[in-house]
Amino acid sequence: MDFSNFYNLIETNSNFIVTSHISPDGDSVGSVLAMTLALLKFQKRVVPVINDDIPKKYKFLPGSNLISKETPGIIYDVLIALDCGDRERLGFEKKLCEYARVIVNIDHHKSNTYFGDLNIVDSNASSVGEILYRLLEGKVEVDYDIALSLFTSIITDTGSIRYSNTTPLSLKILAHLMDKGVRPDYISRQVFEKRSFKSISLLKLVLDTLEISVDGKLASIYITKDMMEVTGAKDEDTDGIINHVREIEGVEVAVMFKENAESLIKVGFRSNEWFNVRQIAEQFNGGGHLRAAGCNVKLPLAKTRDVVLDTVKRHMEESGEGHN
Ligand SMILES: [Mn+2]
Repeated sequence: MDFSNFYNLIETNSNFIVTSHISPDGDSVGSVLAMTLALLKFQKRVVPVINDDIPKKYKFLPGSNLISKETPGIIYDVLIALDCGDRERLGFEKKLCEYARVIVNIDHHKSNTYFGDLNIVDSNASSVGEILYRLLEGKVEVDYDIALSLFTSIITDTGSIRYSNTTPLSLKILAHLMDKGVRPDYISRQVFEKRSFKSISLLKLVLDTLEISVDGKLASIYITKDMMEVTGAKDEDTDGIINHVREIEGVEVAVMFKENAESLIKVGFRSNEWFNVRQIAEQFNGGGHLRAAGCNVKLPLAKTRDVVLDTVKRHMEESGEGHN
């Protein structure tokens, strides 16, 4: 990939906003922090903004306290959007051009809409962390703090190098980051092994909603607003729940519905080996990856489940194993 336009932008500008999608995950928080710390090393003025709450488990990352939820009031030179397939998911109220003169879009979603003035999109990259490593290494000192953020990006988006998006390059980059002093066991403990009691209480309720169909190949669960209230769980406590059903032997597709409001349902999809879940998400104006995707549906929960599961079933029957 040719990064020269990006380096030119860095050289010729001074004020930067670095941002990512709402419902932030390890890749979004990690890449926002890595880019922010790198720009500071270039002696730039930089404001990291994520228009949502940062999950507690990523607060160990150096600089996470710098991330602002407040949209800056002045116009910046450059806005760098990371890990975000379309501008809407950044969650800004106004048009992006009202925040900065130049928009840079660095991402790895195949569904990316190329909304930037400069677009660095590599759908073969496991994570934006991986792209940023290639972008930064050799141009700026990738110190321990930056390495920690990049490692978190890669390790979360690859599910601890278990998912099909893991490549030899991902592993090489992780090895380089370990050379900077990063300890995988430390990050794993922070990110994967600190579930709150509330999240386990929620998990108990959610697993009770499990439904299996299509000869055991499709599994779905749902989370109601009531369940969130009763358990006191937060949005971030729903993280990873879908994997419990994806792991059921014989299941190819897992779907999780989350009632955010009366008629606003967030739908998450995962698949294991052959089913393309992105194509389903895209039918409902969502997006994502081949094996992990999502969308929002403006219908009541029961209706959303009917419509979405019917669509998945139809596609599963049409495509069939090995034909995707
Ligand atoms: Mn990502």
